[in-house]
Amino acid sequence: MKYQPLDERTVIDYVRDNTDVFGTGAQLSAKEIGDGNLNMIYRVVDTDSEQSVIVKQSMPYARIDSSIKAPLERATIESEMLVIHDRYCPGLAPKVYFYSRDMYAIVMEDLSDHELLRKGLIAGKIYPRLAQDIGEFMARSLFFTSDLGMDPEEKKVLTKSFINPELCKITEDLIFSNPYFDADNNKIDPEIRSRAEENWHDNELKHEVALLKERFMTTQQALVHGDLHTGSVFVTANSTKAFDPEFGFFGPIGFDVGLFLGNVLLNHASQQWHIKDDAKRAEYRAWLLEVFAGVWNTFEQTFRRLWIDKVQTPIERSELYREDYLLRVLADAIGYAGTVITRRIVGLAQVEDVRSIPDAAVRAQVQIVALDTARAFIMRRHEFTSIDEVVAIVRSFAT
Ligand code: SR1
Ligand code: MG
Repeated sequence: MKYQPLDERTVIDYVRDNTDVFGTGAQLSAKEIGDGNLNMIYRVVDTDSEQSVIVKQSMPYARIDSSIKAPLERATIESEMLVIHDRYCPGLAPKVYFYSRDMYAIVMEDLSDHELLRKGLIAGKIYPRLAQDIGEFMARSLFFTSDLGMDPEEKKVLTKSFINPELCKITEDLIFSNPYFDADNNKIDPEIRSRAEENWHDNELKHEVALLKERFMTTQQALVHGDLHTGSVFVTANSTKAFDPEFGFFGPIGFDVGLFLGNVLLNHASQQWHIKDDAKRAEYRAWLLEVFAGVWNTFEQTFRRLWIDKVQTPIERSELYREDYLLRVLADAIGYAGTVITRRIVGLAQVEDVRSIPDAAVRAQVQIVALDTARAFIMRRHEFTSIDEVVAIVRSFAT
């Protein structure tokens, strides 16, 4: 089979020929439903039983901007990441039914009965399992692919399969470089132009961002999801699924944690517009901060428990080392949260939470709160000894 882009007709044959999800006589229909930045996404449905699958195919460029290099092989990385996530975090990632390395197309579980977490948060919905599920997903996927939970030789061999240079380059540019100078693909509203420019002249801030970028590029702590924002999580009241790990690579553990936490805070800031009633907004924001703290606390407790139960090598069994390691992950996570907040306010590919605010003055207020919080996170990340201290910083900036 030679690579060719699927369409709403050929995707049906692709599923029929390669899986036995549907019976031979099933009447199938397909629709392209993708609205992300990179790929084509088809939903294939049995019109009688309503049973369905998703087919996700790479294209040789980014959907959002065809000048950005995004090689087809990202689909191989994604399908292998999903298998690893299903192994270590059963129930917290979609199942893969079939993958072709020639067609770069993954057939996987359809989660259309779930909703995108980002959309749910914008609508002010509450998900009781969210903090626990995401904290566990992070702790288990990251512990079992680190040198603590995986044989170090096996990890080194596995590292080769997850060298992801082009997608890492997208992150290096869009998160760690472009927001800090007048890059062509930045998107800066005129109302916050001067605040964005402050960052470009802030040498202390740029120094800290350079250090975070250096850690992103040189630390191979564990196999990170690489793009774990609230648009990469599907939810219902009693189910949570992390998907879309095409940016996966061996990197710093705090990158995944911070990416998720930063996106929760973007929503927290954006509620200035979405919930008009002061009391209801305060209540929803309190829940978002519970999620923020709860994700970290679950991650930390689960990671610590796994460490105590599984690590046998004497040098790593040290409590001093373990607690220092977790504090360093916290510092990384808060620093990375600051960088991902900043990129979504001034860079390419912004978030609906903030972008959907039609009133320019309110949007600017939200954006500035986000940028100020982000700066404090990046500059002060080494001071924090608990997530509650970070929550206090968020509260001090909130409007
Ligand atoms: C060119 S891709 C832009 C963004 O979309 C993905 O979801 C990643 O977040 C990436 O940075
Ligand atoms: Mg994505």
